[in-house]
Amino acid sequence: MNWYNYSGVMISSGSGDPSDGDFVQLYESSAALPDWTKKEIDLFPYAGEIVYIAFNYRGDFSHAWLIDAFCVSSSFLPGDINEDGTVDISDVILCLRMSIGLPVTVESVEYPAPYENGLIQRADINLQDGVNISDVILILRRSIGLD
Ligand SMILES: [Ca+2]
Ligand SMILES: [Ca+2]
Repeated sequence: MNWYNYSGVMISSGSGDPSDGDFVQLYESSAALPDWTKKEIDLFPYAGEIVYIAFNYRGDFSHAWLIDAFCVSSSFLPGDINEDGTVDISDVILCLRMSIGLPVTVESVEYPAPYENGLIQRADINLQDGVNISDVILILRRSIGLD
């Protein structure tokens, strides 16, 4: 007999009150898992936003759901705007375009200004004043190994 009902992770970038209906599902377990299972959920679409994360268990004398070692971590490489794992001249060009408000294309998707938070977070390498020529210079220095 399968006692699984529902275990899911939800996120809201609006209200933290579930009754307001802002939470959307990030992850749903397909079944009750027999052992500890490491699960990573990509929060990139919410980068730079204040979010509420909810663990949603539904069941009545149903399966058990235990959560341990929960953490939110940042694993992006500052300056790697196109997320290809290195900071190179293509990131410099993207940063230059962003510094003057031109559309940028990352993984075949064009992003016009105003840019999404994840892009800004990767391009604003000095963490101040948004994306401007200072970030372009810093990314250029990093791309040629000076920093
Ligand atoms: Ca890159
Ligand atoms: Ca900056």
